[in-house]
Amino acid sequence: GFLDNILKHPTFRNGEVTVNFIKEHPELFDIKKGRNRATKMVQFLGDVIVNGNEDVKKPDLKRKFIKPVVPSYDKMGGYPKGTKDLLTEYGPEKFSRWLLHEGKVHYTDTTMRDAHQSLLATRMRTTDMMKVAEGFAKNHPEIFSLEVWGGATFDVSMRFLKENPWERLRLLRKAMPNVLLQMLLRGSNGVGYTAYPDNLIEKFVEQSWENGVDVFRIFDSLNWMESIAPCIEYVRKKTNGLAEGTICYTGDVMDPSETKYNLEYYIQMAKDLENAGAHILGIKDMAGILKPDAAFELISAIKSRVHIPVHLHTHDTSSIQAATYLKAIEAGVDVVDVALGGLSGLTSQPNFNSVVEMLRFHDRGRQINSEKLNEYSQYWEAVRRYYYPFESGLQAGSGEVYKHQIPGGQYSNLKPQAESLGLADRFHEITEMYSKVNDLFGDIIKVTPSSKVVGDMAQFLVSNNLSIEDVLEKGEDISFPQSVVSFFRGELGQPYGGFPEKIQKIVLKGEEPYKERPNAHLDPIDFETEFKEFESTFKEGLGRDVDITDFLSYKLYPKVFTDAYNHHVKYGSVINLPTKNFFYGMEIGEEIIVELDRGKTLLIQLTSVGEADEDGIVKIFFKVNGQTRNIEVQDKS
Ligand code: 3PY
Ligand code: ZN
Repeated sequence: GFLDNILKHPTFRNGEVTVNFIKEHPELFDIKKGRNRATKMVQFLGDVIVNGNEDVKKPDLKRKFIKPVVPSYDKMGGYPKGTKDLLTEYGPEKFSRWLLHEGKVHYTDTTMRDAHQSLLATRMRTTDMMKVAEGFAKNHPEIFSLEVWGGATFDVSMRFLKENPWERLRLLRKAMPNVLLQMLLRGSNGVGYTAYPDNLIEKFVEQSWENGVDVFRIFDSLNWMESIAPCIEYVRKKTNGLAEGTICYTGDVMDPSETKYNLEYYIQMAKDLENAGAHILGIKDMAGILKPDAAFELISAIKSRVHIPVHLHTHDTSSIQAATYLKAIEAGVDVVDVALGGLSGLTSQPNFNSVVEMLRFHDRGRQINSEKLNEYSQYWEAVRRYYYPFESGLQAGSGEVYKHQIPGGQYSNLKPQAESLGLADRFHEITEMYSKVNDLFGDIIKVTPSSKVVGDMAQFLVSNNLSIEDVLEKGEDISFPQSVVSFFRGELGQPYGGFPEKIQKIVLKGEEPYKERPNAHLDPIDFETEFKEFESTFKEGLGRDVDITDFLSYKLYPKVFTDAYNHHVKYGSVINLPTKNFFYGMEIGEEIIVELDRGKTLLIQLTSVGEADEDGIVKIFFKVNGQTRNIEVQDKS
């Protein structure tokens, strides 16, 4: 205990102890803190046992899980050289040239970001990633990058998983020091749903790099260069990472009647991104509607006109996107996005394992150890079962995606959303309406957050039994969803071809929209003053000093951060709890090992759960490292 800590302390052992020794070394009290943390952890488990995890509506407590098997790897050996090492050696410009001339196709593995965002409502917890991170980086250093951060993972990790997104990034970086880590950045909207002050985004980019991001995939939800270009500049100025300037793809370049988003449009944007300083050109097919022949035309055209590598992203919602990859690869695409089998397909990315096999004897095929890769697929397949409450229920690919153009991540969310609005049996009406709303809004690019605007409007109209004609005829009397008003005000920027005037007038009801960058209306952050205020508000609760990354989380999501902070104050860190126990509590007799931070482990056993007394208080008995610990939980049922 306490005496032990003193005896082991280096200062004590060096014989440098003074009268102030105990006062100067608060860490001696860590045993007390450790006890506290253990108590908080069993309190959390107790709450889940009695009341359930608030994020899981109707848990099926009889459900059986399979223990995921972590593929073997050389624990003692070093990390083989990978793309991160190459970036460090070459710097971004030379790296980009290397990639352009490398010949074989490269892979980005999206399993830890887009795959679970699109299949499991972004709920994948850090602990499930960390179990395979080191081994994956050692077994598969030939992978171009792993997309592990950004997009919706940032807010969801705080909001529902009660994690710190920066902690996830730092842990993954440490476990995978040899391969590039990639994030998705929504231009001026950062990892949020609205515009933020420029200097906040700049600081965010800088800190993302400092904490582990190498590749910044930067897009704008309206393909608006004025939102993308500043971010490319921040990456170039504040980091030694790679700026992937990204085009969001919509429509069909093979359609002769397509006059808006045609080949010329995309070629121009590709050139603009190259001129803005992008090291890589991203093509983001968020809905999965880039057809094979269109991919061939698009990639060929772009490859012949820009001189940076091209990186293609798609979703397999239609179920034919592997064909698109094959054509894109034959047209010279440099990198494609894939997800490990167990978390691939449908609204996620095409199957990594199968794409590797498709190209086994192809000129541009990259040889990857399939056996190992399949073991990782099996790992994720088993992990996925823990997340069953977040499955969308989609069973098959859908050719309707070409019509409604709903992005993968949104498509899988729309179904549960429709159910919660009591519109479960009207899902197809909503997807139909989505496409009509897109026409009404002037055929816009639809990706977070502009896709949310269209989705909100579609759901609003269907649930109120309103048609497009109703909107055009009596829209003055309708009060539209907040996101729709904000869009027409110009808060997401300017769509290509401008806003259709009639509907804009109807929605804004006389208010003047603006045409400048939305950020122009936002005051820059005064980091010094505001950080001090932040520091004093959130001083004690985390058991450590808050830092600039916490401040950024707070500035991007004040309420979500504050709620996660309060959760931490009450329960401590829950990041290391096994996923089964995090979502479903524990069974009587079950024993788990949980690592507290700084390498201290707890052996927790649930021994008994009492009946609720007349005040609804339930007594729960645990054994923690062999010692009985009882807690009380208020039954909220
Ligand atoms: C996001 O912005 O989170 C996306 O994945 C868009 O496709
Ligand atoms: Zn995506």
